[in-house]
Amino acid sequence: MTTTTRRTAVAVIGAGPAGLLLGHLLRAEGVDCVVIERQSADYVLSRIRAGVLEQGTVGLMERLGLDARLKAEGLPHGGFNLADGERLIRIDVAALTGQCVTVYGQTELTRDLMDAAAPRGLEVIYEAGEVALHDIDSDAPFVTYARDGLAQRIDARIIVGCDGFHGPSRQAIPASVGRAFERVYPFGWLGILADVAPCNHELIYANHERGFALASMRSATRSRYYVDVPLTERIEDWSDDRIWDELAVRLGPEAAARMTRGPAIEKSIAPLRSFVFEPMRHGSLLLCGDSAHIVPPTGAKGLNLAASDVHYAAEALTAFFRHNDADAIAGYSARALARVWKSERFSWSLTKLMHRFPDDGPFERRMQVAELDYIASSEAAQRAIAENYVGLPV
Ligand code: RFL
Ligand code: PHB
Repeated sequence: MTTTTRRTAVAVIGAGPAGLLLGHLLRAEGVDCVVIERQSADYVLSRIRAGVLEQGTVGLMERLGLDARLKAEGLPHGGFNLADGERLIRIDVAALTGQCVTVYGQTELTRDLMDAAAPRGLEVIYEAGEVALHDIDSDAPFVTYARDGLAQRIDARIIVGCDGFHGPSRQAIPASVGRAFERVYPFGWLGILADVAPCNHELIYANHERGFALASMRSATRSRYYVDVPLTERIEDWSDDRIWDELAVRLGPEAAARMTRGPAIEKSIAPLRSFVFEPMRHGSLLLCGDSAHIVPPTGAKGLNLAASDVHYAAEALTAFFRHNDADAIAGYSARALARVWKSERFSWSLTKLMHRFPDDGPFERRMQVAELDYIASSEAAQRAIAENYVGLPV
């Protein structure tokens, strides 16, 4: 079979939020790049995931001039709530930090980036099969893939893996140079998306004796809710009614009274995991986003962490291609990991605080209650949570 070969400066693998954001940032800096995605554009848009954007993530969209819809449709949130039994602790993020988060779905952000790709001359190749990385130890790495039954090759100077947790990029780094840190949690989040008004104008994270619940939203007419379930649960066993009933119990009577039920547009169970791979660069390969790390969704950090990686990567690549600054590339991993570990810590600690772990006993429960008491009574504790929630500086 003949192989079609072409050349670019940066080959980006994966067209999720990380890959598309990076592609746009590089294109804006005049760095030649191509994005290669395994799925179709429609498939990428069908994945319902993140809903809360940090100011830094919004700032990247602003810098690209792609924030018009986000500004018109995104909901600025100046606070969120931690519920424990009868008690509701409001974290006044705006008062404590002077900043807000923005509720805007990952699907919408991805759509904005996708729609702008062709008009801005960013090439995204969808439905690329058998994507493989080669010679990442050298200065002349290349990517091969199959499209429409034809073998394709892209020669690059740098490859950036934005291909999520299961993609081939991280796996291309030799086991002898990498190290993975992992915690798998004994539950998953069962999510339901429905076209009903949210039960509250701000998010509620609830720790109930039956388990965790989260009331979130996508807009004034679209709600997103989660409950945690054992990993043995199957989505087929959860009718819409069963999910609404469970939410009503776990969120408590006040929220339940304001909760409107409706048919699920989407429901799924996502396992929870903390994972970090070090280093985030090897040779001519950089990793960004879920390809290098996973956080449990408590705290809404995953997409935002992908965005901060991309910010560092775009800066390093621009310095490299504009000024031949190889140190910028060499420094990428340490720079990105310093922020990654802080977000990992926050997501892990909020997960520990708000979930009932099957192996926990009365002592661990007392620790949760004591910590929630402390948060409720201490502005310093609330400020620490607020500054992490709104996003640590890049
Ligand atoms: P993605 O989104 O997984 O995109 C990776 C892309 O790579 C493609 N790919 C390949 N392409 C080419 N060749 C291959 N062999 C490939 N293999 C894979 C995939 O098809 C895909 O298009 O990773 P990225 O870009 O790093 O973005 C990360 C975010 O998607 C993720 O961190 C967030 O969704 C996490 N997350 C949340 N993050 C937040 O910041 N705020 C939230 O509120 C939030 N809520 C969530 C979440 C994730 C969830 N799930 C389902 C895991 C809620 C949930 C339920
Ligand atoms: C969501 O709306 O999907 C969402 C919000 C906050 C989280 C996780 C997910 O912490």
